[in-house]
Amino acid sequence: QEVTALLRGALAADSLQLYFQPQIDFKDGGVYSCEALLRCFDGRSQPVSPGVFIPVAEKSGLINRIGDWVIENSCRQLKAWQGTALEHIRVDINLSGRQLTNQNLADHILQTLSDHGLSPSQLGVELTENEVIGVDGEQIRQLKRLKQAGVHISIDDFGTGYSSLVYLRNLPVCSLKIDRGFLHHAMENDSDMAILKAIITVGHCLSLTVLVEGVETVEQDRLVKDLGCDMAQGFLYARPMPANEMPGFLADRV
Ligand code: G
Ligand code: G
Ligand code: MN
Ligand code: NA
Repeated sequence: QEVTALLRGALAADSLQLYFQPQIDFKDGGVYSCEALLRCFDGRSQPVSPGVFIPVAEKSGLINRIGDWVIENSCRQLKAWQGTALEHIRVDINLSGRQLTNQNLADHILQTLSDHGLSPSQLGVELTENEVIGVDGEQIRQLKRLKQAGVHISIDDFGTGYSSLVYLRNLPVCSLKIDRGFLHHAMENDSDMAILKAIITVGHCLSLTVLVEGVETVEQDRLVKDLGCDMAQGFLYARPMPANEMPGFLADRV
């Protein structure tokens, strides 16, 4: 109840903000994509975590308004980056399963991109395994429409859901994002290491890009490179940051 009031207030006062976390491409160490992560500032210095307010927004139905805000503002940011060093970056947004039940979702995303003069390849969407596990034919058609237009599609938190793997065959997916829990446990335990290797193999056998989340140490960075992961994301490289810090981050990397 309290969180719902907070979110309504934040939408009205426009005190939501997108942070961006760079993703490292191991083929040359470059940053060609980033994840957009929502933050809710409510007059306080520390934002309320989406881990708290997204589940509440899903229950109250506010998730559609918040999701639309994220789509619109990701496109605005991409447009603002045109003509700068960030003009070719792709922004990946997190979609809630509720948004996918909206039959206009694909049209709405493609229309918003076109309204801002952006190519669909500049946007990606992330869905968790649990969100895609129950998708019906209509929802698969929407995802196919997005992918055919050039929108990047990732499965987020891969390995933590009710993965049957068979669903991957029916879905238009480009990337797997392996949940950070696998990496963190693999450092400590041989069977978890075996699981991490197996997940990477599954992704590559299906010709998917494999990104490992939650890289926090140089040892973890070395491990995921040795295991043949394509990409990584984590606090070692960069924490999620406001848009205005992204140009400086990229400039400092070269
Ligand atoms: O950024 P942080 O680690 O606090 O995010 C916590 C959770 O909130 C993550 O699971 C992330 O996927 C989710 N999240 C962040 N931003 C969004 C968003 O814009 N939409 C949805 N649906 N989930 C988000
Ligand atoms: O569920 P999803 O993958 O969307 O969640 C992304 C969240 O993971 C972000 O909110 C971000 O703050 C968090 N995150 C990103 N990198 C790291 C990391 O290296 N370590 C930890 N513990 N969390 C991370
Ligand atoms: Mn995510
Ligand atoms: Na994730």
